[in-house]
Amino acid sequence: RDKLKTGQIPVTPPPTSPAVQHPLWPEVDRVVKQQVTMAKMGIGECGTGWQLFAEDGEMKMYRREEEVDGMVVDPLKAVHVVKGITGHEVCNYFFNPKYRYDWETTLEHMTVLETISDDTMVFLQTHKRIWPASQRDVVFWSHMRKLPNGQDRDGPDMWTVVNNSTESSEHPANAGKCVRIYLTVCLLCQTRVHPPKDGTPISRDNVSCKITYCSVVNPGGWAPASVLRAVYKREYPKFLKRFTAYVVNQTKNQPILF
Ligand code: 6CM
Repeated sequence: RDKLKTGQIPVTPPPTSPAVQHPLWPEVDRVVKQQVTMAKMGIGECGTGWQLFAEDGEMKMYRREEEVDGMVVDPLKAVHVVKGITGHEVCNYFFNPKYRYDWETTLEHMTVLETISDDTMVFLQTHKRIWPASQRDVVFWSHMRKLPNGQDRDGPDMWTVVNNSTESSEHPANAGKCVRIYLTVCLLCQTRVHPPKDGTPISRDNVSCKITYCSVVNPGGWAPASVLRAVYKREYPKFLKRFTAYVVNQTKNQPILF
């Protein structure tokens, strides 16, 4: 870029991530914007047919029954509000591979295939086999991003992590014992601050995080619909409760990361 004179404002802001140089970048940017737009919509705004299938305190999980070629691809949308943690923290623990085995109970093995930048990676994961179906694996890019707070410009930023299936020439689909699944997942987090009335400094008691988790998983090959729906009904609430409890526990004695 041209050198700027003092006081001159750059016409284009600097790229937020070196990942912009990567061939996957146009897809990452497009899918992230699309997923965030959809995740921001309330359940009443994103079409009909959503059924509440799990509820526990502040957590609500909805699914819409959908099949493609006889395979269950039910979209899922969950909302949760968790006290004591921020959106930045939730996204860090969801994105960073070093924590994944701690909270991801269906995971058998995870490999980072490519680190595109600090906020963008490609993963290969194998998941535990669920009888009577074959074991599943998945290759996906994962991108974490800070989003400007549109409503309250002084309020904390929103954060998101989007995971989306991609291909790997070194790990072609369905080449070994696993059936490749295809997924799009969006975790969108909004921090709320409730400042203490007496003017004392903000502590974890004064923050909460509104979490929206959306996913569409195509099992990629035969899996009995009733078993798959039963697995999702059991595993998604377990995941969201376990993962958020993990973040609360990991951060409780740490400074707050806004
Ligand atoms: O979003 C979640 N986890 C992320 C990090 O691992 C990532 C990966 C998602 C993989 C989801 C696969 C779940 C299903 C695996 C079993 C399929 C069995 C099919 C046959 C059954 C008869 O986005 C949290 C994912 C929580 C899933 C419950």
